[in-house]
Amino acid sequence: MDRRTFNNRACVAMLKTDFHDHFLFRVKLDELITLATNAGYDVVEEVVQTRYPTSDLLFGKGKIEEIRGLLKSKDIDNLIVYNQLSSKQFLNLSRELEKTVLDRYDLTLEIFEANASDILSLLQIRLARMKKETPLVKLRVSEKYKEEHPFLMGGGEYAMHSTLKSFSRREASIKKNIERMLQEKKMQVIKRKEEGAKIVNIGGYYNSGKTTLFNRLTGADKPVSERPFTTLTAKYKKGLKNGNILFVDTIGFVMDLDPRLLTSFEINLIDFQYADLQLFLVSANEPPEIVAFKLSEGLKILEAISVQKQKTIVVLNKIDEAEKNNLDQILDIVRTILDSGNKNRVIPISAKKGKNIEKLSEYISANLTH
Ligand SMILES: Nc1nc2c(ncn2[C@@H]2O[C@H](COP(=O)(O)OP(=O)(O)OP(=O)(O)O)[C@@H](O)[C@H]2O)c(=O)[nH]1
Ligand SMILES: [Mg+2]
Repeated sequence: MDRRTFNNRACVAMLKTDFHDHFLFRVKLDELITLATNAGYDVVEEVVQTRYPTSDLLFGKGKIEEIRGLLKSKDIDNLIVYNQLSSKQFLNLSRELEKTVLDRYDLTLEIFEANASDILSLLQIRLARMKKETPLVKLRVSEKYKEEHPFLMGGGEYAMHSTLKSFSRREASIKKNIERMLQEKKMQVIKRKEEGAKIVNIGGYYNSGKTTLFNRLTGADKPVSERPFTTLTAKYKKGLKNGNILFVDTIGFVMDLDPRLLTSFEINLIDFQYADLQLFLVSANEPPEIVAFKLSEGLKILEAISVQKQKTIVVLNKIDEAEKNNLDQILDIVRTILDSGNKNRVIPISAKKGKNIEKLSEYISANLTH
């Protein structure tokens, strides 16, 4: 299905499985709308169903009827689903609705593609797409040949296998290129460490101010914006204060981060895994419930990619926009989540206004000396 022939009007849809969730789903849906808008969609409708997922269509049959009617009456060509879709659900939904169907993973890849400026990011995106599409290609190719060559199964099957073969050959060649670049990057990082550099990784959700902080600490002038995934490729640069500290600005997290995104973008994991210290940025200008959710989810992701807890410092950014009451509450929440009893593991700052940067720098230096 060629997306270009469709309009950009979209309906976002979510299957909510937690019957008691009356708040977080709204935040997640809003994030999906932000992502979709940034990918160039005009989100005009939203649908939420609370039930257990169905294996065929994710949503219940009745809901699908409702969505079909909505898409038709509002002239909407795209259904963007929050939940991760299986190949079967994806195919069934596309066929039932006869519209473009994408899940959050597809949407994220679209944004990545639009923002990617280097060859490695593009290769990683292409590989991620291929991995996702392989089961679909298999299904479609097999159906197509059966349809076109009903009496020539032998020849048809041969052609089908050759199509699939060329697909996997391309996949293998991309993988090889990525692998080579990964090795090169690892060697570079190891060499820098052997030369005595300490690495401080700046991670966190998109839009939390990672690049703003990186620019301030290193004197760099990397692009900063409200748009999600402004930064796709990590960059290393020496700190202004202390020459042997290398700061790394990284790609942002999203809520309910799809594990496939992490593994597809393995090169980004190197930055996290080789760091001597991890700054995890969280925006303080959001409601305390959201801060709590993002922080605990973020820490889980760090754990999943083998970042040691004791190497992580939470940096509460954008305090210039946090209300006093909220800030105190947020600080309490962060400390409870960190459960360390060590007040210094959270440092409130404003990267934009330059507030508490000195304190953060000192803390970084002190923690890197041993
Ligand atoms: N009020 C306020 N805004 C900030 C602060 N730090 C960053 N911002 C703003 O937040 C937005 C995102 O900043 P970035 O530095 O691009 O955020 P990022 O985390 O690098 O985002 P991605 O690269 O997309 O993951 C920009 O509009 C910044 O000007 C801060 O301390 N206070
Ligand atoms: Mg950035």
